[in-house]
Amino acid sequence: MEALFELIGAPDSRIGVNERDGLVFNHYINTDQSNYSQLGWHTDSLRDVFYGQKILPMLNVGIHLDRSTTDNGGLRLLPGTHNKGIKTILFHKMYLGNKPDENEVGLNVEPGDLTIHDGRLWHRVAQSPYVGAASRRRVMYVPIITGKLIQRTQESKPKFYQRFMSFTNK
Ligand SMILES: O=C(O)CCC(=O)C(=O)O
Ligand SMILES: [Fe+2]
Repeated sequence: MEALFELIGAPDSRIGVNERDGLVFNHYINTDQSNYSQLGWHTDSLRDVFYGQKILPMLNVGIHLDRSTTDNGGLRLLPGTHNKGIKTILFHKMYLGNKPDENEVGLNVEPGDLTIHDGRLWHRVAQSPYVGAASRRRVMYVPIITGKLIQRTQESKPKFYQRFMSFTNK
């Protein structure tokens, strides 16, 4: 993991074990009663804005636990949206919309694969067309961050978009 610090290049790069959102574990499954089967368009860097911080370099390292192919939903990225500046982060798309984008790119991953995305990149998680076990997708994200320490505690609120998810996913 530490070998990846070079990709940010800042001297205080570190793994955000208990800072900001810390390690994120996402578990998607598509059933009649699912609350979490997809995730709308967003950039991870918007959370800096919510914390009242300047947007700083950040990488999210995904550790994929399930096989996931583009025909079974999964992560969709908009290449080139990570280095266009603040306007792109704020306004390139509508936050939390679920509509596919003609330029989006999906991933094919095997269990144990690592992926890295820049915190400023627009991305979403598409819903699986399958239901039940075939739709299950589990992925952990380890953030590599820089800048001021904002420690997560038991009192910390859920991630900002999780608070809105129950109605954006219906
Ligand atoms: O599940 C994924 O692959 C991405 C999740 C995500 O974008 C996030 O938790 O910020
Ligand atoms: Fe994200």
